[in-house]
Amino acid sequence: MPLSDSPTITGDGSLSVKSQHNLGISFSNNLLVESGVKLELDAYNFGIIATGNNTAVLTVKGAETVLKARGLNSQPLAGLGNVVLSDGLTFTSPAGAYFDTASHAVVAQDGGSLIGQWIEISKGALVVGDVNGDGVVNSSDVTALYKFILTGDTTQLSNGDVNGDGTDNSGDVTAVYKLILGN
Ligand SMILES: [Ca+2]
Ligand SMILES: [Ca+2]
Repeated sequence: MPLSDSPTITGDGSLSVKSQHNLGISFSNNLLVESGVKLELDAYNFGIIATGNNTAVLTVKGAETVLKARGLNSQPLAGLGNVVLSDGLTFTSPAGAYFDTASHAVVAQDGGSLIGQWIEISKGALVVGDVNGDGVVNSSDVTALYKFILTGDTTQLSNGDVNGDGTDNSGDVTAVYKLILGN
């Protein structure tokens, strides 16, 4: 299903695209999926493919939004410059999948290809200490908290109240350090 230059798929309904011989969704610039839409792309070739020069950005927003994609014979998502997930959304399946800037595609935890496999972007179960909502607790969660505390920037902040006292502040930085150090 070819879409225009920079399409937006929005609303609280669902859209399922099944393509036995071709692509799921193709677009040339940026694609925004938002507002709780349930999008399922089951394609023979790429689930979602940007046809530009590997610079397109796929943005997925909205806590209720779910994006599932599969390319039976190709990658689920490819040809992208970046994938931006917000509102606590993450790659929930397969576990550990991530966007690889080198191959411009979503890959498995070990960096391997996901040809023929379903991927899902949705709101994962919140992990205590996972401030930026990427599924792991590490130093980037400390960075996300500092960014918020120092500049008010909430772009990386999806789960900031680590110690559960109702506010996001330096006490949560300490709590994340404790989790990282395992005590
Ligand atoms: Ca994290
Ligand atoms: Ca707190």
